[in-house]
Amino acid sequence: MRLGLVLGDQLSFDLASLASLDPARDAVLMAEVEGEARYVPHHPLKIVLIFSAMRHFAQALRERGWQVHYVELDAEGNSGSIVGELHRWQQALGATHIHLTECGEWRLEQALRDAALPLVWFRDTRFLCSREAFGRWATERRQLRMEHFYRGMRKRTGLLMEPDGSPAGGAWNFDGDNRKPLPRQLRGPFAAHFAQDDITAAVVALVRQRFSDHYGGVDGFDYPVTHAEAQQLWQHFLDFGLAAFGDYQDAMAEGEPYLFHARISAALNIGLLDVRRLCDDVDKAWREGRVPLNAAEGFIRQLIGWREYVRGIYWQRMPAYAGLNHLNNHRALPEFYWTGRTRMRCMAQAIGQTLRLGYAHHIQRLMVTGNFALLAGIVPTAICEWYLAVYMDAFEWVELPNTLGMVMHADGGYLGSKPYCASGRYIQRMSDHCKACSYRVDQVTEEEACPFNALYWHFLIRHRPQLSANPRLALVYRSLDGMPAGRRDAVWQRGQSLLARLDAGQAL
Ligand code: FAD
Ligand code: DLZ
Ligand code: SF4
Repeated sequence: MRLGLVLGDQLSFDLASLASLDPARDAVLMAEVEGEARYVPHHPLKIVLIFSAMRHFAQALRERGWQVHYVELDAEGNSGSIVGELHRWQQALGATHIHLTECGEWRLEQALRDAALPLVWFRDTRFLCSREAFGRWATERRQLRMEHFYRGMRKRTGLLMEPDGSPAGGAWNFDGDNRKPLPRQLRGPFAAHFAQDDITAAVVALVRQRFSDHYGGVDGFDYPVTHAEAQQLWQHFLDFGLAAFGDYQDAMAEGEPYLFHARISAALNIGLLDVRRLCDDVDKAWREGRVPLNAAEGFIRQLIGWREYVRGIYWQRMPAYAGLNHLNNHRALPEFYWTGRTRMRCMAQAIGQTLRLGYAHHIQRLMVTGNFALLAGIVPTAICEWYLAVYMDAFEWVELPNTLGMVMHADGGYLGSKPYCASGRYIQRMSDHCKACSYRVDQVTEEEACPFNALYWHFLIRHRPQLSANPRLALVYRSLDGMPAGRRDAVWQRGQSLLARLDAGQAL
């Protein structure tokens, strides 16, 4: 007989490795293991999600006629690692071959390839662009840009395309319409909640007991754990969120963790949703006039553009990618990333909801917590580990390029053409946080001035050798050069004193 391995982020019925097996003859192995739950201090909500979704998936496979060997975390003999469990079960069952699908993370795939096991690998066909196809696309180019990749994906999939091969609405991109701050009276739609069944409640108790040393808690777990629930979450977004997604994609608001974002990333990344079906639904919603084009295009761009692009880059450049540090940063991650205790209101809100919900939307990750880490010169490995640990949707194939490449510019511009550095003015424009903040966003050098302001200029000054030749930063370097020397010195000094406070372990 042959054994099929299904990992915690491979909970899809149409997995290529499953399709290659015969339920009448072969068996499936799924294992909850310490090694996967502890290689970073995952948010307990993420561990609940993975274990509960795994248990539900095992049940669903059994209902479809599969023989499933499911190893619970506390099961006797659990070796604590995926490789260990494969050795144990291969021997116990006398399996001649182990069929498995490409892993999401290089770390685990390498450990499996290094193991003396009779492995038969299958492509992860849940992505629209295979690792090999991305590799061919990348090697044909001198410079990689998401926009070029995305246009190719639009043509290939036919999503939002006219019959004559032109993009819907005559443009590839409606970002100009997508940068609106949230009007004062507008709120995001109510969030969809999912009640815990007995399986989830048992997992919540297990995780509470075994992972209390990880940051964050398990209270209030309300996330989908089955395909049917994930579909309800998706339908909720189609009905209530998508139409305004484009307009307020970059907005942030006090006490609004989700706004018009779909909150589907964790369900999608573990296989409870299928990317092609999501995109088809969005394309249809636009064609039927239910949502505007800027919303549909903005959303599809994230899925067939950014999501597939960052995965391609990850597999193209690993393992060396994880060690890059182009800006030569060495500062430790401030403790307040793990507690949310900072007077910076935008940071406290983004970190607070992250620790509470295991979720922050893209602009919070990129322009608040990410921007601060970039400006403060945090060592990339530390901030990457933070992003991998705290979000329910975090898997290295998507987290690492976003953090190391897009946020920290640690790959020297391989993924994106410029660092997304910004002063407090950006956060003020896109949110209502500054009004509730004890720092003054309109000041730069004073004691109560917004820390983002001086740190922004400090960043540009200290990285002039690496960044000043970048044409996309020409304007900001011109305005830096236009600053009176005395003012520039004061800004630099304020930046120095903020960084010294961080180095002394003080919160800002
Ligand atoms: P929406 O805003 O509703 O977007 C819809 C979907 O588009 C998302 O579910 C996601 O699948 C996809 N998407 C959007 N932006 C990106 C992107 N930049 N890269 C890849 N996919 C994208 N996303 C993860 O899934 N896992 C991560 O570990 C992760 N780490 C990130 C780290 C940093 C520093 C940054 C800046 C972004 C990261 N993202 C990550 C991307 C993005 O922030 C999340 O996908 C998004 O916030 C998830 O919430 P949502 O489902 O409500 O997304
Ligand atoms: C994230 C995660 C966790 C917390 N636990 C498990 C587990 O116990 N068993 C398992 O098969 N998968 C788990 N996962 C998902 C894996 O970490 C994921 O498959 C790898 O990171 C490779 O993508
Ligand atoms: Fe954030 Fe600065 Fe605004 Fe405070 S003033 S909320 S620190 S941007």
